[in-house]
Amino acid sequence: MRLSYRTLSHVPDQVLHPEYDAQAQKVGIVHFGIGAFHRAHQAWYTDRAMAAGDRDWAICGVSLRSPDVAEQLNPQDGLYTLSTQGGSGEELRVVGAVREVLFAPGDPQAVVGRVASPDTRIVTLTVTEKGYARSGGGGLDQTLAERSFYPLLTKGLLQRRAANLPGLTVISCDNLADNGRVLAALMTEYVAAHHPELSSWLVRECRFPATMIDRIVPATSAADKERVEAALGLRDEGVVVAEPFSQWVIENDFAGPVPDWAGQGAQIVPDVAPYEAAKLRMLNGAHSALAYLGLERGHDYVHEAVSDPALSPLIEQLMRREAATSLEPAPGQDLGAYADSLLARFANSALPHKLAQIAMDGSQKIPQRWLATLAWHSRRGEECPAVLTALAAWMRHLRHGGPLVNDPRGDEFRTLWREVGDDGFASALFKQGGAIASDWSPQDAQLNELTRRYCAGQLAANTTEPS
Ligand code: CS2
Repeated sequence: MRLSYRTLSHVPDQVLHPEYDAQAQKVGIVHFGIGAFHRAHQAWYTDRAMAAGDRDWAICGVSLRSPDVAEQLNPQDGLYTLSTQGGSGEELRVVGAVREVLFAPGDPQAVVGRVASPDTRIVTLTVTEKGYARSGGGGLDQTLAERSFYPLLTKGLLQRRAANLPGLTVISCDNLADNGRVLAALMTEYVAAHHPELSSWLVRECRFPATMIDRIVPATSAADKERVEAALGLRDEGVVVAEPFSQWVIENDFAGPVPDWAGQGAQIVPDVAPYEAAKLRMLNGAHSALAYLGLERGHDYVHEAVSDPALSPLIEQLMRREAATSLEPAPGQDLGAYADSLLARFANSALPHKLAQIAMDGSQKIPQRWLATLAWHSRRGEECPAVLTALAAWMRHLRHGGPLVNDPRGDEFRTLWREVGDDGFASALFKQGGAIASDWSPQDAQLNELTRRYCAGQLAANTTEPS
């Protein structure tokens, strides 16, 4: 039997489940990119806010690429189980915040209608770094934008304006530096190119607060689904697994009401930047380093790589001496304690987190995770040996090619390597005007050092010379 409102009464008492009339709530949020992260993070905050009495914030999830989540959740009335795995065992909670999942290519009008609905006050996004359709130079790639959320959101906003409805709070929940401002700029660019008549309304009526979002959410495995099925006595195709820890910091800049996320532990602050930069450079920076260096050393999971004595000092160095020192902490933000807590979270073996999942889309992640740190130190004439070692491992990963390189620019970079060879690769990627735009303008000495580390890589599995 499948999980749904009809079968919910079979769920044993120790499994938490909606104790409010979830089906009676109006849809107040449209979310683009309803993957596991959203279900384990924002939807969970929203579910608890509704359970505590703040009503009418049900979520319409939108998938842009695949009908999978719609097929998992719609037959279950949007219900799914969140399994949190930590030191004190597993906790299960059936989440009731998601009302429906729309597969955008199958029914774009339904998505536009939800954005335009008077009940909708918020649009949120977890579309991954590449979903923002940025060009190499950081502006909007109009061709890629057509295949992402931009046309749907814009059409919905046009209808709102025509109906004299209020604007929306649009919240990027992706790991981009300054995600609110970036989204506002890209959306403004899209609207200016396609519907300039909407431009001033967009600026006046909508808000794009920045956020820092944090929870480790590995991809759900078949074993996770089986374990949850045994506990529930019901089949749940939508299970998500996460660590117990969760953090959400949101800039206090809203176009209208928002759920009482703060009552459920979210922090609403005037400036997100110090939290966001610390998270990107320390957590995500260390994650990406563990991914490329760990894969080379034959590891599959984060908890294995972080306990490898050949890697752990380098990760410590990257977090504490390179990333943390490049940051300006907010009052009360203790970066040393933050590094301690990150290392403990990475070591959680109850939550196997695949390095390959993190290694994905490096071209979209590396600038805010590593190059910002490098740029900061480089301006002061300081070295970052740990970040350079990680960067060298990423370059070997790109050179290696093959199925493990899951990156929208993977083929482009491998072709580049074939053209310029090992000696020219660092320069072709990172020199100002090179393939990767960033604030880091490396000196020749730094590029030489990077090339030395890249060539010295012990596990460069593919030794084929450029042809
Ligand atoms: C990870 C993140 O996949 C990745 O690149 O670094 O998804 C990470 O697990 C989250 O940002 C943690 O909040």
